[in-house]
Amino acid sequence: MDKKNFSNPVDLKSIKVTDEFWHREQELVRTQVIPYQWEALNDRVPGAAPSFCMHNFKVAGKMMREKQTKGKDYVAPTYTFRGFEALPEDPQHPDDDKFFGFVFQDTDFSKWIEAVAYSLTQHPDTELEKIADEAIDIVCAAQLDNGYLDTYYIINGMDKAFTNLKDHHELYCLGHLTEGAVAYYEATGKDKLLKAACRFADYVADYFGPEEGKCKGYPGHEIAEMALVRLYQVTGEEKYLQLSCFFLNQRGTMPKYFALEDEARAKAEGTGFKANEDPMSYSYYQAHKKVQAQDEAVGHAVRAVYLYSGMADVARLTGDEEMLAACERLWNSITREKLYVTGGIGGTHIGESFSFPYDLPNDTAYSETCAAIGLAFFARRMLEIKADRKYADVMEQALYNTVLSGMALDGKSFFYVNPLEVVPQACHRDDRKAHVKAVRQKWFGCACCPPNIARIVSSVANYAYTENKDTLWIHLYMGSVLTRRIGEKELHMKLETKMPWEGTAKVELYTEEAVECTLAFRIPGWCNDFRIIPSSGADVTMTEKDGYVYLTGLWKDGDCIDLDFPMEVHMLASDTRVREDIGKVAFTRGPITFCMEEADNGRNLHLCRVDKSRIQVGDKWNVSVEMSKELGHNMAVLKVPGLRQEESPMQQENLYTEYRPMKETKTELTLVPYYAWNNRGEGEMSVWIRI
Ligand code: FUB
Ligand code: ZN
Repeated sequence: MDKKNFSNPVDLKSIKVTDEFWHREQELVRTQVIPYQWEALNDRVPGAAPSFCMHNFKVAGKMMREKQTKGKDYVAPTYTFRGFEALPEDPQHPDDDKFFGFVFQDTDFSKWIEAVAYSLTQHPDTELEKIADEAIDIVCAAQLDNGYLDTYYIINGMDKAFTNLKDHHELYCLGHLTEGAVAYYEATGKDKLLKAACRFADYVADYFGPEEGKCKGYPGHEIAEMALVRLYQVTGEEKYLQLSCFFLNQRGTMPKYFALEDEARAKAEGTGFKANEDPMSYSYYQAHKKVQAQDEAVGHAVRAVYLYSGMADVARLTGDEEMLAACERLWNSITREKLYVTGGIGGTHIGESFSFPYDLPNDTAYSETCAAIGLAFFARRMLEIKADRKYADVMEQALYNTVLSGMALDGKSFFYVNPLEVVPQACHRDDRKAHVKAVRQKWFGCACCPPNIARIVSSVANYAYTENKDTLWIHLYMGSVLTRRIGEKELHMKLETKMPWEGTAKVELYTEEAVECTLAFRIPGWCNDFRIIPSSGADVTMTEKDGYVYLTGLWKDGDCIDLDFPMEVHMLASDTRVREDIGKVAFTRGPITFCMEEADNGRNLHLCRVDKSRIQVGDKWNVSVEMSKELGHNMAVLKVPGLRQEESPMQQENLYTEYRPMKETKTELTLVPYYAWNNRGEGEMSVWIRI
């Protein structure tokens, strides 16, 4: 590993996102999602699935207080697990002192506080910070004296804590709590939640580990691995990194820990137990092989990319070459065989998982919003190891398409599943597509995706830039103002652009004293040609490596750089092994993938196709790009020459008739950005179009 090129995301407090596109998204999160989510966490949204998240923390806190008054003889109640704890009679006002919701309901708070933290770096808000501090007080009041903090077990009985790592998400709760706590500390300097996360992590580090007598388990749902790395980085406590390494290196060891705990539980409960001999059944949890030996992205897609993100972090920090090689193989497995053209992953709803290579159905796709977010996490971490544009290209594709399609343009409803083809009737009447919703939902019982969108959108600048002592890498072009400290000096950088609609950008530098450093600009994979031109007075050299242009030299006040990445329309075909897309094309321009919608093109989108005879003019695609505000904000819309097949006569009785050349009428197909689909009511949608 070439440590010289390692980098870290820049401190969010040193950047302001001024970008028209992303600022709008961040404002949606700040003004709509975060307040709405707070109401949802407190079960105050009529008609939306209740969360019970804050309720659970309050109940656990109350039990802690009772414990303190009743002394050490206090015995927590015992319980039976039902996966999702039954709803109270009045779900909006649960006055029962019970736990409600999913076992990992605590993470609704953790993701919310993380989004709040990032949002505060961009837009200080004392009122919001006060609410957040009060929420933190409620959460911390629930923590056991020994540091344990998962309300499911605190309320239901600690006797069963850590007895079902496979499915009960305690370590997932630790991971999210840690991510939220680190973010809140970094944004505000307040360490109450960070201390709580450290105490929980300390408890976990005492409980798990390679030492004799310690538990040899590991998370059933990953995230603790990367979260512990963040905790290590912010505290400097080596033991958190070691715990992360331990969790990673335990996966795939024999005997399989999950089988052992299943057996122990069966014994304790007096039920029968049959060891699961099938090693592949562990692939759902990415525990089928040692992580260093894994080469195909398998199993639950969110778990997988969270794991790979943790592996990339640990590989970088410990120099584990085998782990890094596995990350590279897994990256290739995803991006060469299992990635939708929308940057989504997870081809099957069965287990919310990756399917086999090239199995990328469009209408039954799972493509969970969280999985695309996790893919961006993985990509950013690979970029931190080595700036290679292949990572940034996919990160950008995921962010601008599936991540954003997860949220309506008004920030008020969300998709969990992001299909590439929708016929509403199929969603309503075909159970095989029951997971595909024809319209975004206000909230979900399992509300993993909306808060995940909130945290990535409000921290999106962390994906745009990484830096080390010498170099600032610009991975994504996003209007922003950034300050870099280089020794005693400060370099201010202003980047202006109209991306993702125009391919140009301008960088201006301001500094009191000339500063020596490198600015590395990604040449996006979607442009065939590019120009990066420093102003004439700039005393810099230019080199190119792995899809980045490195400008090195002494930057002076007033130096600037003009960037031009021509944004052509691309008409893409898939690898022939993707059976679903044969004979079809998809359109992209810059980072944006487009789709047809019923609102523009009428019903029965399957009757439309691209008109081959008109689609090409010289060596260009005959597609016009128009800017439109019809969907609320300015966005590019594509006009593609098309044909529409005549429909069978209504009175036709035979389902099948003798073939005759079909009658087609010329039409112009209108394509909107995929992230903006389904903002005009229920209707058909298709990314891939016949040609
Ligand atoms: O299990 C926790 C989260 O809920 C997962 O990451 C999502 O896929 C959903 O299953
Ligand atoms: Zn999700």
